[in-house]
Amino acid sequence: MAGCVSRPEPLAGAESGNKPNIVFIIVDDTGWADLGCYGSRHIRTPNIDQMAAEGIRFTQAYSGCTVCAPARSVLMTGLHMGHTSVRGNTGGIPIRDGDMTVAEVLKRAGYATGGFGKWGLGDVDSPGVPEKQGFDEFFGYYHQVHAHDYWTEYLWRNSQKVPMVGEKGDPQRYTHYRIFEQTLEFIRRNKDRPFFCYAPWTPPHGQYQIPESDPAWQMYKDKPWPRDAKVVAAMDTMIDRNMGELLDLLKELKIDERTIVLFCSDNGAAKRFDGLLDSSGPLRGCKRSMYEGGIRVPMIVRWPGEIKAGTVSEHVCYFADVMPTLAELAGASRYVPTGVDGLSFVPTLTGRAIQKKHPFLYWEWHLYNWGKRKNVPSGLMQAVRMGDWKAVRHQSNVPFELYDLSKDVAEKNNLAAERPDIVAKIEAYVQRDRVEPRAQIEPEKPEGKRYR
Ligand SMILES: [Ca+2]
Repeated sequence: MAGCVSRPEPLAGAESGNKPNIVFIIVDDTGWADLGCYGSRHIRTPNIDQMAAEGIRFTQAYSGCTVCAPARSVLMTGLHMGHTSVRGNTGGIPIRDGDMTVAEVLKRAGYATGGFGKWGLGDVDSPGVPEKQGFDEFFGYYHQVHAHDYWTEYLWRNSQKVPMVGEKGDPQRYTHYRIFEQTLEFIRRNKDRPFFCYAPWTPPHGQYQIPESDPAWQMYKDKPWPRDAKVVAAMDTMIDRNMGELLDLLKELKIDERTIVLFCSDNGAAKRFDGLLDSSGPLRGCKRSMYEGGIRVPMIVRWPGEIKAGTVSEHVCYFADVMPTLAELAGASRYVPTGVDGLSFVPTLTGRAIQKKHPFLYWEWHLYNWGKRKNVPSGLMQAVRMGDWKAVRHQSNVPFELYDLSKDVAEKNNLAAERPDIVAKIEAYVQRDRVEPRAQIEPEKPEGKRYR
């Protein structure tokens, strides 16, 4: 990229055909404090820590939501939870034909697009399937409930069933190994053209399953901890090993310098494991909560020669920012739909332009009672961040709680009664910015099954 910088278009090279490859790893339920570089005392993640030492580590990056499917909907559409299509977490609600995804944006810019892992935005035979949403290929789980089973009998590739061979417990059958292999295979096959490798890997999400023979399991199996904690730690260390292998492959293929690698989690830790793994660190709550432990996630980005090694950033960003960011990297900003909620964080990565900041960040999550195939709304959680202020409510008909994150990252001291002026600003913002969701309807499923 040297010599092609022309402000204020910091990545002019991307427009002129010198497009970086993009690898986006998103792991499932790794907590904000579950990596060594985020302070974990027990989980060994040397490769990810090294990646942070060579790149940038964000301390205030947020998911799009506190659970899997809505978070992915925000990530893929660049729209926050008050605007995006999928607002419930049943796993089968599809994004729409009309939704423009990150993959569609990058495909228009000439990228090969592949996805490997858990899609969660539309089951087979729905309009949300990845191969109708900008992906040349997608290998893995389409319905997220299917993704709970690491020993499933089949995965999908572009809506075609791929049988998993071997017995349960046999490493050959372990889906993450197959998904990881396919991730690397896609990178190898596309090394000579710009590619977008989206890797929503399923560990360390439950069910907590890992082959007995996995070296990471061997490291933790004799720890005096509950089994779930041991498996979560082992899965995070397994992912770390995979990250090391992936970065080694980029070097082996000599595409390391023109490949940007982003690593993050999709929401907070599924369990806190207090006093043991301390997966949320000092943050309150965990997955399914609108407190920081539910939505703040680890995020690390590495791009040799472009990102200053060892950078730690407090820039406040979230999944809605991924579309404009990747589009800018790819010289594809013109394909980003008007009205997306995200802001590119490329200026934070490269230091070459002024970083725009969000006046507000918004999250919501709709809970539904699912019975007799009727989706009955049963609750709406909401959260807003405005500067250092954070507002949370667990039902839309109760008052917001208010916290000052600059002094109270643990969200212990509710200041709503003392600062009605701030609460009023936040309420007015929510009132004017969010819209009601369309009906969250899942397509018909085979008799007796939750997914195809
Ligand atoms: Ca998740």
